[in-house]
Amino acid sequence: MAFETINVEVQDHVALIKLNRPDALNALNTLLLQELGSALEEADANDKVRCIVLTGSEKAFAAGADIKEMSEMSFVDVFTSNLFADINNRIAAIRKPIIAAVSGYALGGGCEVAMMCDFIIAADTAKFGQPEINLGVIAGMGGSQRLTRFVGKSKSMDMNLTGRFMGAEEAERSGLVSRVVPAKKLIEEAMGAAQKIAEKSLLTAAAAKEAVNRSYELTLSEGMLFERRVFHSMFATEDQKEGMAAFLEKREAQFRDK
Ligand code: CO8
Repeated sequence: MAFETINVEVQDHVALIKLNRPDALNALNTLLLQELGSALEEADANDKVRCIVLTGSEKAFAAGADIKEMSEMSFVDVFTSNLFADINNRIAAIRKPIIAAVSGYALGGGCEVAMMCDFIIAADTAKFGQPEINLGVIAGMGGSQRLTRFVGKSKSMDMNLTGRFMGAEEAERSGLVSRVVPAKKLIEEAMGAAQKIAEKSLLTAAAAKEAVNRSYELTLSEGMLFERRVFHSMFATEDQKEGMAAFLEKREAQFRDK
């Protein structure tokens, strides 16, 4: 499908989805969020794709939900449309791993969309923030919930109450991002990580993703049980036989997603 507000390329089994509203620092308007959901679903359904990288521009991953669009809305509008619920549910339903590659601003909904991905690789120029308080609203898609789980209550309160931005180094130190790289190397690093994932069994990668994501929803003992049961179920796959045989035979595993 052709999109207006995003670009999609598939290279070496990785779908690179780029947010592309340069005049508005990739602000997330209705069209962009719809197109992003569709692009992710297409990548998830495409047999040639084994991992997804979501990125923006050098200046902005996304500077938040589109303030111009939201400024006209009433309580009844946002309540009735259940504003922003759709993209959260659509991203949560994607089974292939998604890496957010963040350069520049990831603010408000931009930070929240990055946190909806499976992990975040940041350029040294990245700036994360939940500045909604400056607009007379609060975070609406995880900025008070996911961010608190990533960085802890104190830092999350600081970000949500003062609206200050967090640089890449602080974001890595706090557990919000997995690695920080020079801005020029961001896409190369994210694509490299995605290609590493693409070499694994897709079945196993989807199971690992599911297990880690459950840790946000379950108690420790329920999560441990979920993990153990999924681990047990991997023994029904050909890829488990192949992975272990390849180790013992000192060769590369040839996974077949079966
Ligand atoms: N919405 C709409 N337009 C935007 C946005 C935005 N969030 N951010 C920037 N723009 C536009 C500007 O209006 C400007 O357009 P124009 O040239 O037509 O005036 C253009 O992008 C460039 O922006 P600036 O001139 O302001 O660029 P600066 O480099 O001076 O400043 C900043 C960059 C600091 C990022 C600044 O643009 C800024 O503060 N932006 C707003 C950040 C913000 O408040 N974000 C939170 C929005 S609320 C939100 O996200 C609610 C989340 C709910 C859940 C969403 C889930 C998907």
